Amino acid sequence: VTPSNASKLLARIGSGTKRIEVRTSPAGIEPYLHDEAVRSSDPAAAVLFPRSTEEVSRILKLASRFRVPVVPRGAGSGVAGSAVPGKGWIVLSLERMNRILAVDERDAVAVVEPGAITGEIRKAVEAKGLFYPPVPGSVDLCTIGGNVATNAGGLSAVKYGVTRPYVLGLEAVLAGGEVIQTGGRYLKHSTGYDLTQLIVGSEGTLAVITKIVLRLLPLPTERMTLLAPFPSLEDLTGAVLAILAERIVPPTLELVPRGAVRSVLARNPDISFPFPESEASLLIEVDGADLPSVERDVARLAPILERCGSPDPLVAFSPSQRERLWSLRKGIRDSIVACGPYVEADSVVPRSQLPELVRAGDACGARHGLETISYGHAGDGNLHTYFLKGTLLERSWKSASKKVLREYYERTVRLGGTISGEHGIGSLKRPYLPIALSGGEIQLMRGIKKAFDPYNLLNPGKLLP
Ligand code: LAC
Ligand code: ZN
Repeated sequence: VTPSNASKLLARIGSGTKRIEVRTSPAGIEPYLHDEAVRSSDPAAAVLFPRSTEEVSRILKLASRFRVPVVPRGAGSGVAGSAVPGKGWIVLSLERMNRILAVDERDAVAVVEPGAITGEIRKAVEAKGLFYPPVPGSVDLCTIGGNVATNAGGLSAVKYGVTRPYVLGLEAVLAGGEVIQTGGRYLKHSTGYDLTQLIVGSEGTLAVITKIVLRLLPLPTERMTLLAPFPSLEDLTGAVLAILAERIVPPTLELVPRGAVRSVLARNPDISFPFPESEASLLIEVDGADLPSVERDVARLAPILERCGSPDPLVAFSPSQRERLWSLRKGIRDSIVACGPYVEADSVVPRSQLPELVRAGDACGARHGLETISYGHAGDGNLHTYFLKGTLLERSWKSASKKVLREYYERTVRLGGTISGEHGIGSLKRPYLPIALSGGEIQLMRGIKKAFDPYNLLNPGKLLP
């Protein structure tokens, strides 16, 4: 890409009657050069802020004509580099397209623009007694478009699953500017290839999402949160399996280990955490349509937890108590990454293999002299594992950080898992994709990419190796 390609696009973008907001100054572009894990050292040519599908289409038509790479972007809260531009690219920020267009109680759907904040959508539908279940860790700042583009997971997937099953339809703009509508306000279809679900999780490489039809559920109005301390990680994961084996399905079963608690408390001394010294704690949330059913689940949980090594869990009833536990959980990643250089993995395995996965992470880290902290979605078998540089010398770190990830991903796949549970591949995991997928699968994916984006202009160099 030569910058002049982008200049030609920019020269034409302003010529219409309605100007699209454009930022080209270094200071204006800087916030758009990174996500929560990856920072680009190459400046993008410009950030564009379309307000309508028509404007997105106009931009993509010009991008295709002048061969300018484009990366669509929500809040930039991703952690795989999926929304980070390369040199001379256009960043298509969808933050001005943030309307909740409809919440339809009869069809139990919401129709939203991609820049709407996921937490705001949850609030808007709750006001009508409806429920959008997914809760990514960054729910209060991430956008629904980013969630759809990465098939974001989060803290309620044990019972409700991730973003994908809630996406019923899309409006999207193809690389050449053509607008397509996929799916609709219906719960089932058997009408050809499922383009909606192909675009979900495609990380901006196939199309730019401009409208989303979301499936809603009835709102579970009652919930209780428990925090159960365990003497070991093994005991904790044993409890997770025991709870699910007894056919209790809580939305949330989160692993909060001591290392993670320590780093949160070190940065936020005003947070009080009831079991700072226990090896690991399990955050459990139970929900339901009425109080008796929630209380029944909590009563059934008690003997299971006791049997598995946690006789005295804390039960949080009040919203403020619950909020405190959740905010500690949601603060874990920020506090770990504040400890210095790190590499992170987002492995997922069959949940019965979780203890093995935790051991594999510790073993891989130890072999390279790295401190390892794992936390995450125990009920989903989805672990976020951080290998920290600590006091390792810079030159050892460079090779150790690559080797440790490769070894850990290979062990993940041997355990029957895969290399991203919920964060996506982006640029960070791209080199490791062949560990998880066969050559045949990658070839098919390349063919799909080519069919959607023949000039390789939509987020090129992401996802596929
Ligand atoms: C979390 C995000 C990082 O679970 O996925 O904290
Ligand atoms: Zn997570």
